[in-house]
Amino acid sequence: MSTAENRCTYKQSDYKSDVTPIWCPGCGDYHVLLSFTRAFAKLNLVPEETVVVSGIGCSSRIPAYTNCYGFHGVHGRSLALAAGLKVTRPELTVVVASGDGDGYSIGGNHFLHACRRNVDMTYVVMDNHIYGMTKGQPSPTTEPEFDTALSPGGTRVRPFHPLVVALASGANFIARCFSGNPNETADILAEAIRHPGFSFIEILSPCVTFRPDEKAWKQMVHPAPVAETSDQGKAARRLMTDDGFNIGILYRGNRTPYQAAAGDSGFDLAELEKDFEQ
Ligand SMILES: Cc1ncc(C[n+]2csc(CCOP(=O)(O)OP(=O)(O)O)c2C)c(N)n1
Ligand code: SF4
Ligand SMILES: [Mg+2]
Repeated sequence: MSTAENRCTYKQSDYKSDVTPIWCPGCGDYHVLLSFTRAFAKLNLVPEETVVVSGIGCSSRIPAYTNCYGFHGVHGRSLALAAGLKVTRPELTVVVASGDGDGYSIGGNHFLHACRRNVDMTYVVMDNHIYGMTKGQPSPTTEPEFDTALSPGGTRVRPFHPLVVALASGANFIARCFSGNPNETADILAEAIRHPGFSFIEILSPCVTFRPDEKAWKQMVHPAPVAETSDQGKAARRLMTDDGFNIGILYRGNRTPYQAAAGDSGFDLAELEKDFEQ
């Protein structure tokens, strides 16, 4: 993590870009953006040494709205990009932003292996249980009975449990947040960035346009009834009985983060840059 100790002190507004978000009025992602900038200010991250990487989706627009380096990649591939970046430039702070479609459908395979590899970065999935950007198709976290013209009668398919998958696959920090609590979310995001290894945060972030029913999440979220744990067995039992609305840090592990063996790849960044210039 790169902080600006002994250098400048950054304000929250320093991390906000000049680009005006085009999310629908009331979209939960506005608050997620607020949490990003608050967490970055809390850690006093150096903007030039911080990178927000994303895929495609409404949620994945966030790099344009943050004032640091950003990479708006292709659909479902943000983790592959981010892992490559962090391994070659370990001094950078890398935060990855995704959605439930981007991260759990097309990007599902990358999610498993990013947890397993445990590269030191933070993965935030803005989960609205729908594909927002492409107008309301069901995602892996959509409830089986959710009935729309695109899935008449509902999908009748069991939803994916991202936190259980993350734990089973080796994520080193697991939390759930609600976009409507931006202060708490910022605190947890800062903790996740500080924690070594692969940190995963699911942020419940309502899509007010295609899931107006999610406005009720405000009343449904509640603090997790038990304290966080570093015991995988305890965490698994808690998560398997989870109602999907427990908020807080659920698991903080102590696996050693992945580290590339120095100098064994023969990879030369300067050579690669020269190739691109030609
Ligand atoms: C390879 C590819 N397939 C499909 C799409 C179309 N597409 C764009 S965004 C998206 C889903 C986004 O859903 P989610 O990640 O949940 O983001 P949200 O918009 O809900 O924040 C899809 C299927 C695409 N851009 N690229
Ligand atoms: S479609 Fe949904 S997720 Fe996308 S900006 Fe609008 S409210 Fe947000
Ligand atoms: Mg979504």
